Amino acid sequence: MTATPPDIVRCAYLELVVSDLAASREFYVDVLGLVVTEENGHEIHLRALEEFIHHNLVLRKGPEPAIAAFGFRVRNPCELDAAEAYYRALGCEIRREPAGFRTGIGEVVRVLDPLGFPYEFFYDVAHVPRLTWQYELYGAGAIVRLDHFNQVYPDVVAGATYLEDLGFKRTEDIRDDDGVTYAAWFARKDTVHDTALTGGAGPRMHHVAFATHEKHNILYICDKLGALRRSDAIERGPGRHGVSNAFYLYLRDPDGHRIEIYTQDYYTGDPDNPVVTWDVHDNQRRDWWGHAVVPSWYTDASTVLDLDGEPVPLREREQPREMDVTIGADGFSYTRKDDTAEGFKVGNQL
Ligand code: 4SX
Ligand code: FE2
Repeated sequence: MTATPPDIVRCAYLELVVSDLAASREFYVDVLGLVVTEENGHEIHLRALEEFIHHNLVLRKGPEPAIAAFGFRVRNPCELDAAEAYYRALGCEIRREPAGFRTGIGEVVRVLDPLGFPYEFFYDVAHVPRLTWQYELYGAGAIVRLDHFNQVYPDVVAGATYLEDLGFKRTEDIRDDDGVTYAAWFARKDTVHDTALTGGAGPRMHHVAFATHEKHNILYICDKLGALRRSDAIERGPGRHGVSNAFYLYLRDPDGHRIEIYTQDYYTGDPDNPVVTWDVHDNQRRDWWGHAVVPSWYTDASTVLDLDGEPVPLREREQPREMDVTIGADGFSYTRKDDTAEGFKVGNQL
């Protein structure tokens, strides 16, 4: 790759296609407390409390639930030219759209990337009040930032090469001794990730994650869902991740789109930030307390749309699937590695 990639600042917004706008509004606004920047009968633009750009999430009414765009902010307007040239060199379909094509957003370069995801890049954006000091607006489950996307793709190694060429730095991954990579995490901002790849039939969207300040905010969201008799929206967690060390909760929205509530990962901003590699057979990699991952978390994900709004066809994963090698009596997963080898030795783990 000779073209210079665009200088990406961070993941910025996701556009969700939803089947029932009122039901989605109730979930994201009334239950989770995201802030409405702007809305009409077709689209709702939402943001987290600390955000100053127009939106982090668009809910758009459509025939089938899907993901229409993964939005990334670039460092300055010239980076749009860089994005266009970069994806042109890769032979991708590109549409450069004028300001206002996306409500609240300036000029945007839309691409269907080499993996088949609808990525888009923008710099100019309407600024809106950052509600950081408006504590009277914070509930006990206050969502303060967009944190990351997570994408399902069959070939994590090839996907990682694309993202690393695009300027993302790998922070963590899950592998096995046979050289299979099951998942990997990639950052532009100084946290564990802006996006991640989960191995599986794809391209699909696995989840979009929003951050709270504190762990207790996540526990409150669980209690609130229980009180509302909506505990069936909880898919996985609450818990603490091994990868990222963050505290987490996964929810499913009224269309089944997966949302993660996430807090307290670690700083990754130094250029020589060490990559953390986890063994796929380590029972603590995805849940530090050793809880099993529910099968739906591995199998279910959202359709992604191409630039014309048509579903992108799926390709199956050819390498071993994480759920097949870790769920059930595979005999290889461990809590203490040496329990499966030459015997457990106290204190030899970290
Ligand atoms: O399940 S994992 O602990 O691997 C994990 C999943 C870590 C961080 C995430 O954001 C995530 O979605
Ligand atoms: Fe996540």
